[in-house]
Amino acid sequence: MRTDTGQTVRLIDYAPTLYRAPRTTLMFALNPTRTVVRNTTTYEPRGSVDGPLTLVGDGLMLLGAELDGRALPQSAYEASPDAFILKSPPNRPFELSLITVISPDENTELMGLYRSNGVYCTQCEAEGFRRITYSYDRPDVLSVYDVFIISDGSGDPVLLSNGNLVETGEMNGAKTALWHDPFPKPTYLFALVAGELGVVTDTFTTMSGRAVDLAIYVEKGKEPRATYAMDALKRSMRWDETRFGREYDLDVFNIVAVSDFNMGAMENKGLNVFNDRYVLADPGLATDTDYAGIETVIAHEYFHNWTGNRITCRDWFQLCLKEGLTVFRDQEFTADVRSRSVKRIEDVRRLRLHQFSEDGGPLRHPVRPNEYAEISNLYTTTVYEKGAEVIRMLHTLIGEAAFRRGMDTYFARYDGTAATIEDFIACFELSDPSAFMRWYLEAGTPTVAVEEAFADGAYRLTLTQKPFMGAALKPIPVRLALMGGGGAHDLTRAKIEGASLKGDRLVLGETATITLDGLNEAPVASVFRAFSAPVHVERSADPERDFQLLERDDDPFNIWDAAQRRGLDALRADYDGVGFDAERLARALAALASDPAHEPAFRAFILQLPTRHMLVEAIGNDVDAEKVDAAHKALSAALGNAMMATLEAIHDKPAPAPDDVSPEAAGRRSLRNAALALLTAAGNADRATEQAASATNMTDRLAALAALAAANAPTADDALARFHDDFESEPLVLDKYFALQASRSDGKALDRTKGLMDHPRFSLKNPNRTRSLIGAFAQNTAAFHAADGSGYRFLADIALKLDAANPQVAARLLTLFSEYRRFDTPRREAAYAALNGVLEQAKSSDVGDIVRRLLKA
Ligand code: B3K
Ligand code: ZN
Repeated sequence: MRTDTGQTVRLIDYAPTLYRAPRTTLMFALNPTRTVVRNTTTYEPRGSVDGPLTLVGDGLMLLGAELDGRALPQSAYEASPDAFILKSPPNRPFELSLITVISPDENTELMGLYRSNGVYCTQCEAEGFRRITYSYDRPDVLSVYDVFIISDGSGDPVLLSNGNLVETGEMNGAKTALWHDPFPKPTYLFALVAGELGVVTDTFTTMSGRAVDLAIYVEKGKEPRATYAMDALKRSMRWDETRFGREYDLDVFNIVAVSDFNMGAMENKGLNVFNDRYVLADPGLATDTDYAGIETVIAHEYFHNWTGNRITCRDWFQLCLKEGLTVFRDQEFTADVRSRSVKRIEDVRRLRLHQFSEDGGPLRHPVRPNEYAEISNLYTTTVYEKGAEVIRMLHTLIGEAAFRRGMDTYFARYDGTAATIEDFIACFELSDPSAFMRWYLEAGTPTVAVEEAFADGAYRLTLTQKPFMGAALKPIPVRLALMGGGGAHDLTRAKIEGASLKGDRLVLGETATITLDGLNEAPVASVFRAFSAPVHVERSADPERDFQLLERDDDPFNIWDAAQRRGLDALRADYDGVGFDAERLARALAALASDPAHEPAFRAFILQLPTRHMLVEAIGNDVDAEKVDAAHKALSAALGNAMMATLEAIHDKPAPAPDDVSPEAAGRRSLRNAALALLTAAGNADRATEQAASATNMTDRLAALAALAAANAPTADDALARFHDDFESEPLVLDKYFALQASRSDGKALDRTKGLMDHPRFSLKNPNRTRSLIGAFAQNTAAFHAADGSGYRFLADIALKLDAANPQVAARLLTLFSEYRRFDTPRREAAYAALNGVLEQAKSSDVGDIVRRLLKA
């Protein structure tokens, strides 16, 4: 049963439990080092078959066991830290009470019940509940919970759990609270919070007129920083009603922000627990990206109330059932409340950066995997982001109205249950559901080759699907337009073979051709508009076709994509030491960046070069990291010089008011700051120096600092030092400082990073600090992939340090090794040696699993 024994868990082995667990009553007597948990659960046999009741634990100590209120003799059960087995349960419903003791203060893994800044909090997904008490701890066992909390007697804490508050009281001077959650839920959605916290409250009236009390709990004194999160919550609740018809179901909705948290946030029923970086914001302390992140994560966790909580997953293989779908929903929310095209570009950029490389590397796995060794390592970009792309394709294939009908069917059919991907897909009117299922079942990114030919006034476009290594053909939705000089050609005139066209969309099987004749000049194909499928696109290398697209296309995503292709080609040319026409590229980019017909946030994207990582991927093998870094700097400088007048004009526009965090203001800031980055890269650091000194808005200040640091400007050190001194006591801002320092590419990043580990406020115990410093370092191409292997050895050492204390964070950091095989021999060998060293010493299944997969041939 245990998964952290390194054993492989397989989907084909799925079997329901012998017993149901319809009711659970938990009693917590809180204490920092000795919390006593009394768990009374009603079990009932599922059928006539009886057999032992086998429950899991993780590091538990049993103090007592009762059956129907009577103490059990020791001979009736077996108990160890990892399991409780009731040998011969009665063949009827019965109540089992188990008393265990745990130590929240010694819980450094941040799974189960732990304390963050003195606040008791829990994280149970995926398998943290077993660190609190014995249970089945699997998502297909749903229970109605009553939770009674007795505080540790100190101070005046708030006491929270899932569901609605029944009563509060006092017991021997300690505060108590009783919570009841009427909605059956699996253990992973259980939560408890207790501590001294400040609160922001509000109310929300649902579409049927019910009033819901909303509360966001934060560190005392930081309440004003939670108002944006509250606003985002209310907007999310309304959006789910209007777009999906989903209403909130409890009397209260509580959010708690804690500063030690392994990930972004957690959707526990009625009591979301958040990493405080996704709650706290102030324009002087948080960037526009932080604000957007808060909005997204608040929405995402809220949307889980229906996709994840009301309908949960049968087993962890179905994780994308809730995650991919909920990411799709939060993406749509952002697209509706901000800008659809800008959101699409952001999401695809992230997908290509992280998911495409995962899908092509040693950690690849299907959106719905068949097996896993450690469930915590399956919370991947493939499950989340590719999972969302698969839902998006479903939406593209059947259209919004049919998609909504399918979702309504899904909610009606599976509410209150634990479902599978097959259950979900069967709710939609797809012509070939089993063909579509292949998107879930096979790893790897397909490629589509695009060929264009023009002769005698006839234009011919051929699309050919090339499946990933041995995978099957998949239905690929292609949204398409043929752009002529005067706009898009009428596709109803085109002859289509191998597929049929519906509106601007066809479904590609193996191959399709589109022919249009009677033309004076060749149109240019705008394929995969709005990125209609998560595929690699292989096109002819003719740069002129891209430049034509930049002028003619009316799909913002494809305009940006053509610009990125040109940028990537230019980077590649510099890397290869062959010439390229920077002037030509600069002219095209400058025209787009100064075109008022496009929104500022889009124009900012146009000015951002493909990342170093994209260049590494494009080169593919035997990569020299220093040359990658040099190529990036050279192209940034060349474009900065060639576009200087345009960039200065953009940056000369007044900055938005420092406290305006609207999407419009954010867009204008991002455009000005993208221009500033290129100007600074071109050796003109005055503007960035001035902005770093004077900006009171965090986005503007940080952008200036980043530009100075990236360009190794002489003023960078001073500006960074001042930033440090101004914000040393603001942990979330200090994280930005750590990340900036670790990202510098001046040859000193490793020493600097090591030095900062001695910073009085740095701690490997805090995941945010660790990710900001160590994570940023490992994403610093030149430094992490240094030819002497020093970067690899450093990360390996840190991972081993974290292996026992917090294996999830350790394993997550190690995934940053996933590109090592793309580098040249000395680097590859150094990485291999470093990973082998980790494998020899690692104790946790989290780290062992990642390293074994990274090393597998
Ligand atoms: N469901 C959680 C993630 C839990 C991760 C467990 N290792 C947050 C989310 O996706 O909304
Ligand atoms: Zn989620």
